[in-house]
Amino acid sequence: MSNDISRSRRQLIRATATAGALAAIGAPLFAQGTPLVFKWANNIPTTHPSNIRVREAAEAVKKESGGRVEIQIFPNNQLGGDTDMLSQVRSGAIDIFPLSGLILQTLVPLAGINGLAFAFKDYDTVWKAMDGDLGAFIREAIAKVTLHSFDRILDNGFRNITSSTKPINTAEDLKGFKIRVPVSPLWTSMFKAFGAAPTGINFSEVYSALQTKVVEGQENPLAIIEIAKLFEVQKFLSMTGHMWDGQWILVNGRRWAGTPAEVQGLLNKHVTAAVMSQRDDIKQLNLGLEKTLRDKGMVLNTPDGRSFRDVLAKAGFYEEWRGKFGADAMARLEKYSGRLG
Ligand code: X2X
Repeated sequence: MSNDISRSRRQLIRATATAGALAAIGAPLFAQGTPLVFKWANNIPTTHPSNIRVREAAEAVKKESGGRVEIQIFPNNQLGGDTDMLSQVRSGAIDIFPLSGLILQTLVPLAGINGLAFAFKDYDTVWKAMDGDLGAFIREAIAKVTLHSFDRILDNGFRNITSSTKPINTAEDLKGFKIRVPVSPLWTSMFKAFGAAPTGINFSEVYSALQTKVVEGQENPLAIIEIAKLFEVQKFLSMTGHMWDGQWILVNGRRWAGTPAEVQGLLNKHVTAAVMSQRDDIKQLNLGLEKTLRDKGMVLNTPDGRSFRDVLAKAGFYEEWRGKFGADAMARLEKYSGRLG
């Protein structure tokens, strides 16, 4: 009898222990254990919507996880230039890093495809393509180099050329023009096709490269030109709108794979909300930025994009990149852009 009692007690203890362990596994993982910290680094000034909105996402993630999941933000090239940060997100020294697809191109050639000059006529087309099957196709290519990418790409914007020496009215004006481009094969190739003299420089060095006149000009969306105060070292703003550029939010692949599903879900939710708000912010900013930059002393002109596009086509730019990206990828882009070149 006493043996029976002790046996059933032992069984009860064992059963309780098992139930306890199961309860622990089933409980929300971010409600226990040491906090999970994600280091998020970027090349963007702190007052840009990309940083304002990620700070909000970080707060929301912290709150919703009861302080168990934390995003630490290192803005404005604090951890190095883009090339450096790309190595760091691959090694795991950084966990999350938004990067232009065109700079990522050094690692994932396909990721530059949205930068093909004059591919997108407006934002509607951009978001259809990038939130649709073109974006999905690019993210698959990114996953192959063990980087995870959040579904939604941040807006950087349509890019325009600035200069300290002269306005760019026609493609002819780009001949011999000393221009900074981000470190990326497609960017360099595009400005070479115009007959310009492009130099690949990380954004962390751009202000000083312009100030010391290492280069005459650069190209960026209006929000960056204003927020990074490039108007202080550039006089002319030529509204070429020659390409659309965005930042994929990359995550170290091993870190992502090792992140519990609930935490992935929490991050997805708030990062996606941040991206959608960031896109709206840039849209709002764009309404007033031409005036703001004029008020800061910049001289604006609006060239005819078609003449630039014709020069690129004649120089064989589109044919070269059609070969490099391949027919399948080009078909996915041209579904949105129409035939290029
Ligand atoms: O480096 C640039 O010019 C910038 C800030 O636009 C990018 O991140 C591509």
